Amino acid sequence: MTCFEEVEKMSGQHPKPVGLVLQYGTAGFRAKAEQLDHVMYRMGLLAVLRSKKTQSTIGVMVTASHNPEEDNGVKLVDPLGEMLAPAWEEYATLLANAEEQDLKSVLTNIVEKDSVNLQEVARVFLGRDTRPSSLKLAQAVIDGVSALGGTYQDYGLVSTPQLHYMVCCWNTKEQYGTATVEGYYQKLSLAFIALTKQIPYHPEEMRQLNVDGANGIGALKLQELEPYLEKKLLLKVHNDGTSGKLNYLCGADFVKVQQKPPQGLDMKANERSCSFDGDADRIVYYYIDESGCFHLLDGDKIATLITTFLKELLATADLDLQIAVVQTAYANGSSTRYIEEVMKVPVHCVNTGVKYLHHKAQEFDVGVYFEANGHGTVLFSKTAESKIRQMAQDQNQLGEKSNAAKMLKNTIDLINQTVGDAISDLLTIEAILSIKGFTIQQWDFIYTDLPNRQMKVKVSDRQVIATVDAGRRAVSPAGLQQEVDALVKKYNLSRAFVRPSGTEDVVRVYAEADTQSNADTLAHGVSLVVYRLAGGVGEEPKLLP
Ligand code: NG1
Ligand code: ZN
Repeated sequence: MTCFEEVEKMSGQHPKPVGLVLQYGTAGFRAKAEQLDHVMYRMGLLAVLRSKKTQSTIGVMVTASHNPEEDNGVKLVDPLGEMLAPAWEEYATLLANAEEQDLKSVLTNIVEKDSVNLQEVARVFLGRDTRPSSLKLAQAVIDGVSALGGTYQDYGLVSTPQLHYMVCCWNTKEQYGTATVEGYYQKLSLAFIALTKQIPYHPEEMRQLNVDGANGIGALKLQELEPYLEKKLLLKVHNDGTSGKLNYLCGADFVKVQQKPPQGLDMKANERSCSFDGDADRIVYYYIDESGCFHLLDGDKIATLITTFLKELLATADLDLQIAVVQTAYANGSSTRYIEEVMKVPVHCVNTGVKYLHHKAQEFDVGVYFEANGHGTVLFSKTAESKIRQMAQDQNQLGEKSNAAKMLKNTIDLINQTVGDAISDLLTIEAILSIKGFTIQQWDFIYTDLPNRQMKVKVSDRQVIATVDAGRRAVSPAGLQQEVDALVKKYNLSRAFVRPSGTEDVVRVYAEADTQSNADTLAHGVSLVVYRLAGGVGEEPKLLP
């Protein structure tokens, strides 16, 4: 029996719902959990082919990140912990949508087109989030891996970035770190403690941080990490999944989009707090001031803080390395202006979606990338990393210069360079605040965000909207962009754009302006234009109360 016969036999246990068409989007497949069994099975198959092709271990993560608990999803992780290569995203879509009887020919086509040697061994690392549906869906992935004769290691409940880390560790023969969850905690905590070594213990209230775990995997993993931190940081984890629902009225996406604190977190004035998303690859910070006003410190503020810190260290160490920031259209206009004009660091704007940011950031010695929603990390080029490590080890370097090089080296070890990682970002931010002696207010005051608003519009087919210029201009349907431009002109410091979401069945609208009420009115006006010109369904978009 050939291996594809076994595949066909097993596929009967993972039938595809009739007529269902899904796409491998910006973050893999996402849909209602009950629609995904066949996709999981087939992604198990694809992971085996990808593993044979790359002669490396491939990761498969079962999660729908910040989506509602009822959804689920899956994404593949390439050998160095990166997102799946674009050509294989297409294969993933073809495979997921193939009718039962065509499965074999789709697989054969992939094998032939990419010259996959089926005799190679295959190895898959598997992880899942805390969704009730994830266990069963992970089993479907295992069935797929087994049907094609691959081997697998099931890491069970892990955050998405932990799985990326594990894949990278394994494929670099553990140069990047030990490919276990303990190895991850050890690497990060050692770097964090080394980075903050010279800072005396701050008083307890300064070491304390409220964390909203979104009732997801991040809460569990932070509890595992805390003993490694030697009380340098005191984590108060809320929304830890013991009672609330995943991402419901909590989590990074809720806080960012609603611009308000999550439920389940009772903050005192000026207390430092943060939220993770459902698979712990995003983080945003916030606080409430004495007058009860909510202040959000999103991915843009995080990028600014980290870039300031790194730029100062590079200058002190006298290392001539090029640093740049990568953002998307959702970055607040104030952050872009501040980074470019005040910090004099170049900013690049790319399409929405982590893979685009990651790819762009690889072009620089030090590439800091963050989405406004809190997904981001820092990439160090091979040259930058070796220069920094060399200087940190150099016995002839003394004083400030040597100290700065050592801090840079510890930052490299603290940052998860495979993907944005809420836990690693949290430790990096906390270390920087502690070293700089910054309160969250001082960090917040670096620049003032332009008031902004995000909205979603339901349309019958969101693909009727096509965009260019990193998603900032719509080229179809005809007339849409002109109407958006006319609305934008009515306000000061204004900007607005629309694009189809890659993870939800909606069109996203973003607007910013000089006041919150103007940003809200502009976003509403643009939403109405989308509703009218792009086939809106259901109720007309309403102005927020
Ligand atoms: P879509 O649904 O394509 O807007 C969202 C985020 C992306 C990225 C992906 C993956 C916004 C506006 N969009 O994509 O930045 O994080 O999810 O999770 O935040
Ligand atoms: Zn996520």
